[in-house]
Amino acid sequence: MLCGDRRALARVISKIEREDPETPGIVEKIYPKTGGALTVGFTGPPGVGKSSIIAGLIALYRGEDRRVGVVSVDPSSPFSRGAILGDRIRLSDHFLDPGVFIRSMGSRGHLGGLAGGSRLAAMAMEAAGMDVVIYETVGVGQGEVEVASAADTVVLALQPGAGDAVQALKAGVMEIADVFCMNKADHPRAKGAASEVRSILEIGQELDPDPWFPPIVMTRGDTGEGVAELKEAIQKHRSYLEESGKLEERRRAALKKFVVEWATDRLEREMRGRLEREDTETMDKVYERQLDPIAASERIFREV
Ligand SMILES: Nc1nc2c(ncn2[C@@H]2O[C@H](COP(=O)(O)OP(=O)(O)O)[C@@H](O)[C@H]2O)c(=O)[nH]1
Ligand SMILES: [Mg+2]
Repeated sequence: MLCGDRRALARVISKIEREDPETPGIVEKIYPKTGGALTVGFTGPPGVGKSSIIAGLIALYRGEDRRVGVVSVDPSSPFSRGAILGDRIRLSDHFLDPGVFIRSMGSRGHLGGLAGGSRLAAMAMEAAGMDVVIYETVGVGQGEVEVASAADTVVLALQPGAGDAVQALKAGVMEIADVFCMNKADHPRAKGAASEVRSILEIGQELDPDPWFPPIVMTRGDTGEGVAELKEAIQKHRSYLEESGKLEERRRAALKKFVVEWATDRLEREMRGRLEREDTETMDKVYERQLDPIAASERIFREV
């Protein structure tokens, strides 16, 4: 895999996904080879055009001869089937390109949470030589926000109407976005929707000033219009992170979160397993009112 063997990469990601016992050993070998790629988290409601825009970005990066990996944590995403995305950009073209590696991940029950498996898959892609790694997630839940926020740059894709911006604001996605992408620019209300987002961002900026004000890029996923500008905005954000020293800061925070998340998950699994299998004796005492519930919990906690 480290020599760029795609089938090996596919096998490694499968092992990661099914939590194969070999995973820790694999991660030990690939981790030192990571950290060199540009990572971009792409999030937004289903159907806004994330996959279409990503297909457009892939074409642009390939034009610069950069290799691109995509981890898609979108159950509704047609990536895995290689379906036609948009009217002109066909993702199936990219499937035949050895410089592109696209992988869909299941969205449930991995150690380290939703972010755990996708993070490791992205690391494998980086170690296999991908210059750009893109995460695609449906921005509806906290888990998805976590996946996206593991990336250096987070792009939030929205579409006109449907109160998407308000939803995003509520879900806490708005504040983690570095770049906004107003897709379906062909829609008559696209401009209005973009200024709505701008107003929300300006209020945020007044309350909590930040040297980086997120740009809003108008795009069309179906024709590829505006995707070059989006790529430019992503690059600008990356330069800002590097120059301000925030890239290192952000990566450290993300790694710390990953470690805490993974350890927490391990502990919880261990405790639940112990409780459900072995502690009938303790529980019997609780049922018989000989041991109070807090004392029982403390006992199990200490044992684990
Ligand atoms: N009219 C219009 N349709 C678009 C645009 N971008 C994507 N679509 C269509 O929206 C649908 C959903 O796109 P997809 O990329 O799968 O969205 P995702 O669920 O966010 O990944 C597809 O039928 C696309 O062809 C756009 O800019 N304008
Ligand atoms: Mg999609």
